[in-house]
Amino acid sequence: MTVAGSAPPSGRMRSLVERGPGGPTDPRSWRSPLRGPWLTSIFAVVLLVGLPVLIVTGLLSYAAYDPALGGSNDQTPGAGLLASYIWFDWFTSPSWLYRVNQGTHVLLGIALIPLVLAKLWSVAPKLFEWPPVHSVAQALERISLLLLVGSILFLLVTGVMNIQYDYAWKFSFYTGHFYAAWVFIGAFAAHVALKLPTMIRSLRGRSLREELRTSTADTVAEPMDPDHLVSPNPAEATVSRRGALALVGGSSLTLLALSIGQSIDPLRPTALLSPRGRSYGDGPNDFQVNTTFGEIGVDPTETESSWRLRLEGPDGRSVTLRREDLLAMAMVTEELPIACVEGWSTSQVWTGVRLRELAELVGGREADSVFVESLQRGGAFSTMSLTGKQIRAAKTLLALKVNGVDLSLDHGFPARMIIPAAPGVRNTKWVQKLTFRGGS
Ligand SMILES: Nc1nc2c(c(=O)[nH]1)N[C@H]1C(S)=C(S)[C@@H](COP(=O)(O)O)O[C@H]1N2
Ligand SMILES: [Mo]
Repeated sequence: MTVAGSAPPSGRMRSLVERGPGGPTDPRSWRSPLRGPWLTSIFAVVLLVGLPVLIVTGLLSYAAYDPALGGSNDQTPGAGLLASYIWFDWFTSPSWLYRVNQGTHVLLGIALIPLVLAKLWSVAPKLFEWPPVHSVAQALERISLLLLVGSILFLLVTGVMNIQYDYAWKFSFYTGHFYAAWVFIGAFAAHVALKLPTMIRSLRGRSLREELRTSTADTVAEPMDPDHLVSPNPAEATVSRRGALALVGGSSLTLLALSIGQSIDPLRPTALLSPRGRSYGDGPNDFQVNTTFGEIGVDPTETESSWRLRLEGPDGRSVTLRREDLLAMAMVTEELPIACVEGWSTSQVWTGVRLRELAELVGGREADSVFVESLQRGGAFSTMSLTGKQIRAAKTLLALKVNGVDLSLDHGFPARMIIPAAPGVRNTKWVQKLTFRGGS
């Protein structure tokens, strides 16, 4: 939109159109001498390395949910083309795969928060530019910036809230985060393509080593730049660029240090920012609980001697087993992690029956999938599907014990799934029925 062609505005109106309403739209009101293309580019180059890692681990995390299984697994039925990169079933080894992927995704996301905020601070005058729109190209650029800033803030906020508050909103985290990620990926790619030359030029224009040696007293504004990041009216520096970089880098490292324990068992007590970071005592069942049986409304009497596991095969054959029957089968012991989408993870030693042995009892060895049902009534995680690959993996267990003792009620007594390399949510607790489908 331009005013050319319309009647010339007069008086106050004209000054408003030409100079803007003042405040943040007035470039002279932005006075930090640190703002400029060099500092922005330093933040940008770190994000240019970090954000693609966040994107790749995020897309892999989505693939790990095997959205093609549909049903209780897939909450993004319209994903279509956006999910077309997933032409494979998720892997079943190495067993730490999802743990490392998700730990990296969440920890890196947390550590990049100060950098994203610093980057936004460094370009803030651009966001208030006046007039808001003066050409088609500039309008398109502003829209893409709005999508970029909006989507990254949405992703960081929903990611952190998912860790801290257990789904405190109406929409599904999985769906919202996935769609916002694709908005972000598009806007990020466009932004990098447009700004890469400016970034490289700006970084070449000043030496990092020199900058790190410059004291606050010697800190002056960069030369005026075509993008208007540099203040036309700079105040005296109250901090050097070195100080600003130390503040941002220090904040990132602090967040990382206070979170990393959620993914590394011996460091658990240091994860002060993680709701499931605290230590749980020394007992064999003393490790993180996602949801307790009390919260979820599992009736403990249903887990006692009357409990039965029902197996159904692809051709309708069925078998019912008591816990003693399961304990009389070949017992397998494996150390395997539980790795939640929230980023926390823990490795424990599980004992139980191979899922493929159970499949064989009802002629489901070649099944394409198994539908797992919990005693838990209702709720998103009361049922779950697993792939044929997961059925046949030697380490996929229906676990009866952990660390040598019976599972506690909170960890899924009398029996729970443990799937190697998969998201924690696949490890259904309080299992009561397994239906093997397809493949024969
Ligand atoms: N029936 C049932 N199984 C479940 C859940 C649940 O809410 N209900 N939570 C899942 C999630 S999201 C995770 S991360 C793991 C956590 O297992 P834990 O509580 O034993 O640590 O259990 C999974 N199994
Ligand atoms: Mo989870």
